[in-house]
Amino acid sequence: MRPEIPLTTRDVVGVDLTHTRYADEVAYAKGGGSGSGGGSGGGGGGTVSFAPYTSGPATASAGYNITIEFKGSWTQAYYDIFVKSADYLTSLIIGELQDVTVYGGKGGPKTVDDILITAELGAIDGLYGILGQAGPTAVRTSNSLPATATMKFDIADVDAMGLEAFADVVLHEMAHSLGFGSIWDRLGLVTNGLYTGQNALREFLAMGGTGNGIPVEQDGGSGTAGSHWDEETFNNELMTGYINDGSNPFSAMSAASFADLGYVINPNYASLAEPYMYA
Ligand SMILES: [Ca+2]
Ligand SMILES: [Ca+2]
Ligand SMILES: [Ca+2]
Ligand SMILES: [Ca+2]
Ligand SMILES: [Zn+2]
Repeated sequence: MRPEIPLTTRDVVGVDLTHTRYADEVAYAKGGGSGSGGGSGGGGGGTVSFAPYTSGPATASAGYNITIEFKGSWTQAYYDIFVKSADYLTSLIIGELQDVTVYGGKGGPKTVDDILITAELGAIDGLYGILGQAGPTAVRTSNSLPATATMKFDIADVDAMGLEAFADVVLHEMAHSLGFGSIWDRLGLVTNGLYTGQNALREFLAMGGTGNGIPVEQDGGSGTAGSHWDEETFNNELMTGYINDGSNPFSAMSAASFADLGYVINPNYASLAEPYMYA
């Protein structure tokens, strides 16, 4: 289940920051998936092959683009969830990044503008247990921003959790793939369990938070600790380590954190975020 780690090159450093998610970190839809109707292949419709999708401006050099390559068993509904998350994140992140050349995949060297995500739905270990793995597989040497990432999910869990929960999981994991939590250490954004990036911190203070940093998850082991907002503090915020039953809003604090990573983000990021107040 280990993703292929791209070779380190002049442009990128191969990394293994993959976030393994377990089924018990996600509240599954009661009585099975909302789209499964009791059968396999939830989400409605048959399995289809999809061409790669690129979100963001049509002119590649005009801003941030996310390209997704789809492997494995996809339905239109699952594809649509990935497209929606990618479209959302390219409305939030607007700044063009330097193209990079990556090696190690099939078909020889590839030019990446601005991130290439390999998305796969397939069999892992059946219902429950491992839900999936996601995260950057190569980051730019120049600024640590991810150039390639992988998002792989166990089709048995995806079919069972329902489309609403899966949409939350996909946006959460795509945010990791773009660097949320996964490059914080590399950028020195966490000190003594507190996230100190100024943009997200400003939003934390604006909603009534206090102190000089945002509480970061310390529990749950590697893959959860150190790379999420603290569950006890932030409860159903999407970028905590556990997806709650019901709504999981992506807050202005999470949106602003992408500026701390070094992305140029939409000045209207707060209006793109979902309403959220903690405590
Ligand atoms: Ca671009
Ligand atoms: Ca580019
Ligand atoms: Ca599983
Ligand atoms: Ca949560
Ligand atoms: Zn996570």
